[in-house]
Amino acid sequence: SSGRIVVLASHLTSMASEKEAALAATPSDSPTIFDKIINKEIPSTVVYEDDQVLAFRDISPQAPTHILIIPKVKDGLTGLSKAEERHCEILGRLLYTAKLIAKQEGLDDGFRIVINDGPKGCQSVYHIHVHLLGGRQMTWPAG
Ligand code: TR5
Repeated sequence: SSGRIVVLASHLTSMASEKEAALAATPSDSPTIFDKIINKEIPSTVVYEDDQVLAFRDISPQAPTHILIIPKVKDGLTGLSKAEERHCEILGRLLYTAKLIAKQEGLDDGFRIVINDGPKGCQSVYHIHVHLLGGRQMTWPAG
């Protein structure tokens, strides 16, 4: 419907300055765009899903493969800096899922995992997510 197109367009517009927004963002535990992706209220290209984890293609890919791996239940885990002992299992599962998807994507020669945290880490969405990047030569140091 056209209503849906308008909603999507507003999200795309807000993304144009997402990195600047990240620098100004106030970290919070409010619902994020990822809740809508989890609930399928906003479409995404899902590459992996189980009862705990969802993985989908980043809308603004920084490499030929750029996938976000997130917990379906945030449980206060807005970012890695908010991790508590109770999150250890889901944190391990996010990384293990990244490995499975890297294999699925054919990234046999290597890939990169990134977790941005907080304004200085350039985090823009406060629902923890692991970036899986691959399909090109990565450089170091990261920007
Ligand atoms: O900047 P951080 O590390 O917080 O990563 C957030 C990531 O979410 C960025 O790489 C964005 O490109 C990505 N992103 C943002 C939106 C979005 C998305 N990936 C898939 N689908 C998305 N929708 C529908 N809307 C977004 N605002």
